Order: sequence, then structure tokens, then C-alpha cells
Amino acid sequence: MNRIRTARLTRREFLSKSIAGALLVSQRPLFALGDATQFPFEVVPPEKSGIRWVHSAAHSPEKYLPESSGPGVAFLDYDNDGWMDIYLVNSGKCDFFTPTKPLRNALYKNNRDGTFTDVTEKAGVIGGGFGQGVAVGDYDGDGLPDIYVTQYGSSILYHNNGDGTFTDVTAKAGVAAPGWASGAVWFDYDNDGRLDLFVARFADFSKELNKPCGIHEDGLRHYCIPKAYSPMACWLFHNNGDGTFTDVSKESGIASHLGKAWGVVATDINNDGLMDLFVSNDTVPNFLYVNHGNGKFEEIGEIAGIAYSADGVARSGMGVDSADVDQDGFMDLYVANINYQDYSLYRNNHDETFDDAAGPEGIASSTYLMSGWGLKFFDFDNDGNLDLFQADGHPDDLIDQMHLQVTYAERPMLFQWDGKGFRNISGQSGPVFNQRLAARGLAIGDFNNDGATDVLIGVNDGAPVLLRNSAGAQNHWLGIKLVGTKSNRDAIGARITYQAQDLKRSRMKVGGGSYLSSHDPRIVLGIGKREKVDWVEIKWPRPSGKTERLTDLPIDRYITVVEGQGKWTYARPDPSS
Ligand SMILES: [Ca+2]
Ligand SMILES: [Ca+2]
Ligand SMILES: [Ca+2]
Ligand SMILES: [Ca+2]
Repeated sequence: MNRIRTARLTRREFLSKSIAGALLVSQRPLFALGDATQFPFEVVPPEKSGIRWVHSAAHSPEKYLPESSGPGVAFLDYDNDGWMDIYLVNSGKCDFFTPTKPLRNALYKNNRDGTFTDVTEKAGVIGGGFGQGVAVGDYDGDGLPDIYVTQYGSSILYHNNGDGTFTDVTAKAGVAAPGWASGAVWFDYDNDGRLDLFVARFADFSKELNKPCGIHEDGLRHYCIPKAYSPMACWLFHNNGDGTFTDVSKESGIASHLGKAWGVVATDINNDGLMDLFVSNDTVPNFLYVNHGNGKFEEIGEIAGIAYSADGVARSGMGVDSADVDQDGFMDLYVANINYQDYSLYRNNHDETFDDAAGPEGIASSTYLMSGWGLKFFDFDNDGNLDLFQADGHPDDLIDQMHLQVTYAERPMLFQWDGKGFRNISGQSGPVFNQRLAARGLAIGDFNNDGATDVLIGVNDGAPVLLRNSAGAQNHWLGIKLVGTKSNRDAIGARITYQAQDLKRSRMKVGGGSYLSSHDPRIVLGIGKREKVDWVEIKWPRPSGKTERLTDLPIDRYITVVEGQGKWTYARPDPSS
């Protein structure tokens, strides 16, 4: 969050630096072309969705940094009825903040008709500290998704009881992670079939450590850039299989590296069947933890070429994701940074190194002025190619008064893969992409089960924004829920390959990705106008590592595939009924 540099940049400097910015501006008149119904995403307003909850950032004159970083959001099916429910994280009481009115997180049950009902109190998932993010995973393999809420202070693990209620099991589980927890991800690093938990940690911070970082040219106190605070180590918790976890941060090598971590995605960068971690850091180099399979991770970010910008400068890494965007069989990486830093699309060179392809791919020129948080690769139009949706917003709520071009609230962006690179199609994609938001978390999920993946955006000190996708259902698709039996129940790390006539594609089910947020666990395979999926192959994660091939598949439906059964069934309960 390089606000001082931002603030000091003059208009002349800006103009000389920003050919890219000019291009961006020149695209803007393309907005509002065409008929509203043909746009791919449409806002579902609170009066339609019933989602009335609003995030409170607790913005104060003292400018405590955690006020600027939340909130995360999640799609999850907490009651297993086949319909995605929603979880939203709020601020709350901590050493620097005492709410004047009660604040709580929110769990919204999907009513299957486009509306949601607030069931938070009954479910017992109100939170209770200064919340940041959420990571959903079925850590005990009982078929019910559990919720981990990261907080500034101390985090919470809610175990899903299966009757609409949850129990706070943080103390028994041993995953409180005291400090400033930001992103978190469930993944099985040791391939024992149980989901372990990585928790990213931001800087060393407390009310006492809050620094006055000087008054800016506008005479006001702004949020400090994170350079003012000391880096800290992230946490790794090993799942013991009995409801408890062991803190293995030190022996795994995770804690040997100090950072200021925001985003995390669990992926496999070298195809060895061991899940690696890509972690974004703010003002210090990003991490790439390669999993060596003996319980140890090696941090190779610098050698891999993902730690710094092209000029060797540590940037402000925030949102991250991983996918095989160019379908060469190796997982690529993405990180969003702050304005003037460009975002990076790191294409995998197949040798544990990456090249930043953001420039040629059109990403860098579109993101030069932006600050990016929640983002996700997914195939929004179900043509078989992964696209990219990202939510943006500058962390400094006073930036508008000091800056000609950079604003606090920013437009979300949509990039479409055209076979060679990402094309910014935000300008042609409707009013959603002209709406400025102080966006932070972003989750993807198909809340109305039409096969078109929808988007939920968390807004700092505002109402969440639910976007319905109307593009995906215009093509054919097959949705798959994977259920691991030997491998981890959520099948994190599974690879799905599918063929539909001339179209062959491969997807990995990564752990996490985006920023402070958690996604619909189902994978939607787009096939464009083709009317048949010839086969789907699933390579399950270890310990089984088995490959199963399925044929005679339906289209435009969700199916369930249970590891080891060699067959598929219609998703039950049938979400389309
Ligand atoms: Ca549900
Ligand atoms: Ca569970
Ligand atoms: Ca494990
Ligand atoms: Ca949908």
C-alpha cells in the first residue's frame, strides 16, 4: 500500500507514466452500449435478495490499519440442500474498537427463489472479534462444511453440527492464531486425506503499536503504509484427525519467513501431487512455498521470479489466484497490487520459474491505476476458457482529495481469455463495471443453480454486492461436486480433464484464492454450443491419486462424483428441481 509515493506523484509525472492509463480512460465511453439484459452480470439489490447486512469498517480518526482491510465473503452450502448460502464477515470488538451498536457476521440461507434469509443467530456464527476473512472447509470429513473466520486478535473455527447450528471449537482445535490473521486456506499438505489449515498473517500490530504516520499535504491523517510495521510469520496447522490440530509453522519451514501476507492460494506448481502455497505480501517480497512432501516447505519466491516486480521492487501484493490459464498443463499464478505497480500474471515455465505475462496479455495496461483485492479465474461465459473477474479499491479512504486519477472506490473488472491472452471487456460489459466500490473480498458461486457462476463482493464499510451471471447459461455446461473418500473430502488438489468434441480442457480444484474469501466448492465445466460432454477424467489427490473416467454424462446439470465409485449421480438433492 504505497500511499506516500502515490500522494507525491505530480500530475506531470502521472501523465508521463501513464500511457496505459490513457488507454484505459479512452475505453470508457463504450459503457452503456446495448440492451441491459445482454450484459453478463447484473446487480441483485438488497430489496430483491433480502441481504440487508452491511459491513462496518470502524473507521476512526486514529486510522487503525485493520479498519481498511476487511471484509471477506463466502459462498457455502451449510445445510447441504444443494443451494449456495452466503457468509459475511464483520468488524467487532478489539483492543482499539468498541462498537457503539452490536456488530456481527451474517449467515444467509438460500431460499431457492433468489432470496436469502438471515439465520445467523440460530446458527450461532455471529463472530465476536474484529473479523477479516473466511475459509470454508470440511476439516472432519463429515460432509458438512465448517467455517474458519480470520480476525485481528484471535480467529474462530466453527464446526458444523448438521442441524443448522455450529459450535465454536477453536480452543479444542487449537487454531486461534492470535495476531492479525488475514487470508486462510484449507488444503491437505501431507496427503493424509485430511484438510490442514494455512493462515496468513499480516504485520505486527496492536493499539499500542499504531503509529502516527504524519499529516499529508491535505492536512489530514491517513492510514500508514504497511512499511511502518514489522513483518510476521504465517501459521500452518496440521489436522490430527481427532478434531485437534498441531501448530507445525516452525518445523514445516513456513515460519522461517517473515511477511505481511494478505492473499493465499494452494496450488501445485510443479505437478508432483503436493500442494504448494502462493502467498502475497504487502511491501515485502511475495512467497512461493514449494511442498517437498516430508512435511517441509521451501520458500522459492525470488528464484521463481514471483517475489518482486520486473524492476526488483517488492510491491503491495493483495489478491491472488492460480489456474492453468493457457492450458499447457502447468498452473499459472496471479497477483493484484496497488496503483502504479501493475498486476502480474505469472505464466509457469515448467521448471519452478515464472514469467510475468501481464503486459502482453493486456492485464498490466488495464490495472496501472488500480488496487486489487478479491479476484478469481473462472469461465463466466462457459465457452471452456477461464476468464478473470477482479474487484478493486484503494486502501486509503482519503485518496480522492490528494489524487487526480486514483480513487478510493474503484470499478470491478472483467477479462476474457481470447485464446492467447486476457482482453479487458469491462467497458462492454454493462453498468456493473462502471460502479465504483471500496471492494475487498470476492467469492464466486452459482447461487441460482443455472450453471452460470455468480459473484459476491465484500465492500469495506458498505453493503455486499451480489452479481447474477446471465452469460453462462447461454452456453452448455456440466457442474461437478467432487466428494473425496480416501483423499480429502473437499477434493482440494483434484484435477478434472474433460472432452466435448473438439474441446479438451483441464481444471485444478485449488484451495482458496481471491482475498479473505471462500468459494462454491463445485466446478462448472463450460462447453460452449457443443451439446455433449464425451468424457470427464478425475485425478484425485493423494493418498489415493487414482484416476477415474466417466462417460454418458448429462449437460446443463450438476452431478456428484464420489471418489472410488467409478460413476456419477445427479446431485442430490437435485438443485434444479
Ligand atoms: Ca444451502
Ligand atoms: Ca465438517
Ligand atoms: Ca493433512
Ligand atoms: Ca448462476
